[in-house]
Amino acid sequence: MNGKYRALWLNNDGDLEVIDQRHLPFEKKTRVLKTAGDACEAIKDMTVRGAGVIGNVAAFGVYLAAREFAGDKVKIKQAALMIRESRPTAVNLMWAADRMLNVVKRADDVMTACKTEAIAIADEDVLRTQKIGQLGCDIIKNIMSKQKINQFNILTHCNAGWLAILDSGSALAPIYEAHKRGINIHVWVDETRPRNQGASLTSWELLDAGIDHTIIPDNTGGHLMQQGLVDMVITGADRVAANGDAANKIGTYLKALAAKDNDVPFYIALPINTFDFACENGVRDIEIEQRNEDEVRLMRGLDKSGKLQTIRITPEHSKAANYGFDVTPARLITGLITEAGLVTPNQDAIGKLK
Ligand code: RUB
Repeated sequence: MNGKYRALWLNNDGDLEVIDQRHLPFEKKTRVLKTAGDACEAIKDMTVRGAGVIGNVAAFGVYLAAREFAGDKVKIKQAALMIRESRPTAVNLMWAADRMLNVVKRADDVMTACKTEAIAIADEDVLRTQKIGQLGCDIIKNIMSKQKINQFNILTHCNAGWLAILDSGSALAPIYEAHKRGINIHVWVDETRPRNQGASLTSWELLDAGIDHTIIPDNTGGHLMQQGLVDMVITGADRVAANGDAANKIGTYLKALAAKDNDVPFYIALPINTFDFACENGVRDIEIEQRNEDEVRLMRGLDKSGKLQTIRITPEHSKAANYGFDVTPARLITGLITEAGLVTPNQDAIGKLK
């Protein structure tokens, strides 16, 4: 489990080792998680992020609890519930914690069973994202042949690459596949304020893969779409409701509105474990995480001497609001690219996936 494009793996000591995403793109560091408390902290402080990967850290976190508490089911369950609560919006976290709780309930050898299950979830994600990549790439090829274009411009928001979900990503999977198939693709990378997952993580992934890309401030997408410079918008998701409404990183909704106004196809790529079948209406019911206002007020980066610095960019006493996600209504979404095929964002089509 330690490929070049793995955001996490079990190391030789049996601990969970993760890429510490807080240091990218400046340094590639890893962090070792030994306990369920470590897993919980790593999700909360954004050492790891992205719906898929926080689901994996939750699953392995329950395994770490089983090891720490020598199979004591009551303590493991408490730890699993603590991890389940570590962030509110991405449903993969709850899905993975619940799947692990089921294993804890049934197993005799809890530690071995938890380890096997966490590895299985990770391996399943790898296969899911491969399928998403292939289908998404077929859609790209169709659009290209219909429009008779040789270069494909695709806009993405936040980071939904291999740092966010093992191993190919969700939104970036079709882009990786297109690059592999020799399609001439260029990616507009939304900066994604305030934490800049686009500017710091998506650009880092694409650069490493040799994929042509340009980082843009978050407000640029509408202008590019008006000018005919975007052939498709694609993002990942943190939770998609039974009616097709999709929660993703704050700012996604505005991109979807601009795409609708300019007849640009707007796709969401997601594995089926990102659906919340129990949530009937996403705009109304999905809980939106609110984060520390310092993420808006402060910026991190290298100074001229190459030293990492944190600076404040706002007046000291101004308040800031920091909503982590927004919900794009189903009517603005062209299609949901899943491992089970292209799904229409409505109750009937989504209901068949259960
Ligand atoms: C991450 C985010 C990503 C989705 C992608 O937010 O919104 O677009 O999680 O999903 P954050 P996936 O950085 O706050 O965790 O993991 O399925 O690619």
